[in-house]
Amino acid sequence: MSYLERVRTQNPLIHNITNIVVAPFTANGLLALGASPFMAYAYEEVADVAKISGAVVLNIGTLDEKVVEAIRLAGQSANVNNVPVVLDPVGAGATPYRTETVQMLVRELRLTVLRGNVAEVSNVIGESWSIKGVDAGQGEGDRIGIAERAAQKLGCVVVITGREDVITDGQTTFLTSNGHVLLTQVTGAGCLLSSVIGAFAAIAKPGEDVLGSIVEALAFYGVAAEIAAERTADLGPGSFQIELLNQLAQVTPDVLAQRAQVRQIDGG
Ligand code: ATP
Ligand code: TZP
Ligand code: MG
Ligand code: MG
Repeated sequence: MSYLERVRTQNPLIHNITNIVVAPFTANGLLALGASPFMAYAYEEVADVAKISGAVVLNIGTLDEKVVEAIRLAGQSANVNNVPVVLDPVGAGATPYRTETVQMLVRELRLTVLRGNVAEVSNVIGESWSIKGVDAGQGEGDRIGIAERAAQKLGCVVVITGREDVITDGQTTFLTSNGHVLLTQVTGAGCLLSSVIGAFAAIAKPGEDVLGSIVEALAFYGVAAEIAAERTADLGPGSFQIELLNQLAQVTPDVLAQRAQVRQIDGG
């Protein structure tokens, strides 16, 4: 059974502490995929929610003191209870507060996956790359090297997205080149992807290498975007956004296998 089928069969509960821009889109995207979203932020319950979830997805997009404390408590509970943790370091590098906060979180929490654009991941590990708000700036740096160094430093899978996505555990590295440029016109396309990654991390069996599942998540999301763009040609980002949700529900394991563009490169 493919990882995608497992997600749809097991319907994992995904605890999201995310930003105010993307919460409904993220919940709808997870439902379309076949996962079960739960947005919960209160100190009084985040540890309990994390404990019973298949994965916890932490996103600092509209952070403040209370959100950061909720993220810390949820992450700690997930770690104690062996629940996978995905961190989306939205805007790391844009302000000192964001950079210091994500650096504190990666010191205190054990991550399963870090997913961001190249600027965010660089800034998490103390390497600089320009960022304009939440969007990566232009740059000529070595995206594969940055991802591999981040994975080795943090001891987790690192995903750097863009036109081509890099997925690595620091030893083995994959590139996926599905996707569509319209994804850059939909706010929350990256945040939803981080939660989709959470759903694919949730169904990895105990002791199983999570990397293969995450690679499939990236190819799946990119294929859904490609078909959504084909179906809404000439209509623009609004129609594309809705069709992306439809395709998260409709892409089958067969279509995914036919269209996935995945290649492994030398890692480490
Ligand atoms: P940013 O804020 O820099 O746009 P993000 O958090 O929105 O970052 P992206 O890097 O845009 O995240 O990745 C979200 C999805 O969009 C991924 O599936 C990625 O493969 C896809 N994507 C991003 N840019 C392109 C592109 N130019 N062409 C095709 N797919 C893309
Ligand atoms: N501002 C703060 S969080 C956010 C914006 C626009 C959403 C970012 O979403 P993504 O997925 O990184 O485009
Ligand atoms: Mg984007
Ligand atoms: Mg983002």
